[in-house]
Amino acid sequence: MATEPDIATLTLADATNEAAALRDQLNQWRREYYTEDAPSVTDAEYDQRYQRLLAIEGRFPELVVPDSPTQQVGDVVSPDFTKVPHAVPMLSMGDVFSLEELGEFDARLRKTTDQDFDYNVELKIDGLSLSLVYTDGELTQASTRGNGQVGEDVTVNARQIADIPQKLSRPLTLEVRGECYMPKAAFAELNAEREAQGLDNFANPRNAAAGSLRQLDPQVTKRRQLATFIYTLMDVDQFGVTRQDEAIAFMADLGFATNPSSEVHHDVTTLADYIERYTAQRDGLSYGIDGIVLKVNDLALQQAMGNTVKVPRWEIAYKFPPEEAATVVRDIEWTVGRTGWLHQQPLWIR
Ligand code: 1X8
Repeated sequence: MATEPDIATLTLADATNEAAALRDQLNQWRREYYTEDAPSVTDAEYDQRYQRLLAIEGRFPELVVPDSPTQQVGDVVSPDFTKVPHAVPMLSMGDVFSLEELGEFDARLRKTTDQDFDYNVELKIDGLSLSLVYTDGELTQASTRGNGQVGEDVTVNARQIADIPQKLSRPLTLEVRGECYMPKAAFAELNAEREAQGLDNFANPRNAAAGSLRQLDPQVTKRRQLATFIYTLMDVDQFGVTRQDEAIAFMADLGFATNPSSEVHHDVTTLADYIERYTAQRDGLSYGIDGIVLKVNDLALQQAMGNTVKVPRWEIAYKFPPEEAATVVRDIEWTVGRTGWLHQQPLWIR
């Protein structure tokens, strides 16, 4: 890619044009990703363009408009499903791409409070967010995040996911949230099957999971072998739970699938080791991860810190450097062979 002008040197007119072009491009990619479950670019490419738009809007705040992807939470709601309003919005979260930025997040957050605090550090699962509601211990509603305010009713499909309890170990009324994902083995099997049937492959396990959960036929969902990791307990006060690590243990005890890799850390400096360990284990895990999530462990302090318009203040994702890479043919050389036929040869690819 040609080197781009430094944002500090952009005129308002150039910035206006570039921001509009970035919004259009990113919004198209979001439709492909969220509505069609068929992305045409890698997550890394999306993130890179998103960060540039964010930086331009940071320098020229007057260019922020409501339809900017920086102002929207997430997925689009499909008309094929009944809509479910979320009692508490399902937000996305802020992200950083280096330990240095993680340190800056930590320093900024600590300045906003007199209270000392720990983080619960969790793996970021490559899937889609799911809300599960139980009434007197029975699963009564499952919904996707949708646009954050309103999701899609996928209750009948969630009943076909093996690790989602239909009945809890205690007759409680509650909501939990977590990630629905497709294990790597199920993904490989599904794409092999699709190939044999002459169907297009799913681009990645995340899109396969989304396509499999948002199905009109629950038997299709069942065959797709989806799984979950549940990580948020709503309305914690009624259960006497005061910390995120405790909430995870509480949910595991009720029968939910929880991820075993969470750790409590006080300093972000010790996270380098956590990140290294899971970067090394990443390929060997049976599910995809794309980073780690840092959450203030004290749930009352989370509440006090609150949210910005778009994301919680008490939580951040650190994203791993990209693993998937698109193959791009950069150039084609035409040669005339001995017989007079034209041959094409890619000169270099990345
Ligand atoms: C998204 C995810 C979260 C966690 C794991 N995987 C994700 N994809 C977690 O908290 N352990 S939190 C989250 C969100 O808030 N949007």
